[in-house]
Amino acid sequence: MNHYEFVKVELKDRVAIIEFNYIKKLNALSECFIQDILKALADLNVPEVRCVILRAPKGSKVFSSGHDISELPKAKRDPLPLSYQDPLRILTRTIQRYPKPVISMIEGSVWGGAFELIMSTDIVISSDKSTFAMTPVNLGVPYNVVGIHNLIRDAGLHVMKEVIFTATPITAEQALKIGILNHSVPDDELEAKTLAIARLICEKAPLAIEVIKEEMRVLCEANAINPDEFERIQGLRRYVYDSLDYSEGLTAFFEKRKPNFIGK
Ligand code: LCV
Ligand code: LCV
Repeated sequence: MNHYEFVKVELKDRVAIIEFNYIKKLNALSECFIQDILKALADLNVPEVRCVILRAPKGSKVFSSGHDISELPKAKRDPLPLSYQDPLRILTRTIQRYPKPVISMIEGSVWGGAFELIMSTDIVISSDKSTFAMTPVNLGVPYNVVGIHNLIRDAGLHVMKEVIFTATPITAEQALKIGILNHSVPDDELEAKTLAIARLICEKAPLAIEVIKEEMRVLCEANAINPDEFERIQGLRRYVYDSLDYSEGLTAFFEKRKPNFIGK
């Protein structure tokens, strides 16, 4: 197995486990970290692997602190960076197109882009102590169309509006209730529960799983949005990126103070 700097890969029979190894930045989704996850996923795309688990180290307080805020596009830039070519976008697309089931096994808190990352995986199993926060409005970030679609498609509009507009972390119990989680279990049952489901998948027909996963992706993404509307939204997003509030959001984070948003 290739050596990676920011992840550890373990094989348990036909189950591959990608363990985050970037705790110095609380597993923030920095480009270098995402590149390693992508490399591991590519290396594990072999017939003898039937299922992949993404996890933080055992006992983690933070599963992932989300986008690496220091890598967010500086103001006055086109919103492209948080769009198609953004490393997190590439990772979520890769997982959604990956020909094997990817399971998120969650311990610790999940923040921002990491919330969307777990939503892009196929099955989400969490410790019942974990919390989940969607945080663009803490920073003034005009989250992008694909990301928002990923979120509201699976978790319902009203709930996601409250989660996003208040940026308040929700509990595993709430996340289970609204369909973000498949299971919420005590810490000491998390690994056994996740491995049991992964091993069951390994016994099933991989080609049938592969094609049904792809059918589900294509059907879920079959949403008409007319080009005019898309351009209009991109323009609105550009305006937000150019706003004083966006600069204030980033500055306040690094100055460790509450942001003062003025709506400009
Ligand atoms: C860079 C960080 C981060 C980080 N990036 O430790 O979804 S969107 O639109 O919001 C999207 C843009 C997004 O995902 O944005 C990121 C959203 N993430 C968050 O809001 C979480 C921000 N982090 C926190 O709330 C705390 O760090 C948690 C609760 C995760 C952990 O708190 P704890 O007290 O254990 P610190 O806050 O002291 O963090 C340790 C160091 O990591 C940096 C943070 O600035 C600090 O750096 P210094 O040691 O230099 O002070 N850090 C934490 N998260 N996402 N850097
Ligand atoms: C032909 C059968 C069947 C049967 N066809 O009685 O969704 S998809 O993609 O999978 C789609 C292709 C589909 O719907 O595939 C079929 C999915 N069905 C199943 O997996 C259920 C298979 N059947 C069973 O698990 C058991 O038969 C149940 C639990 C339904 C009943 O069990 P029980 O012990 O009461 P037997 O299994 O002994 O079945 C009696 C006879 O009916 C046949 C079975 O082969 C057996 O034939 P013999 O008496 O010749 O041994 N049989 C059962 N289901 N779907 N034949």
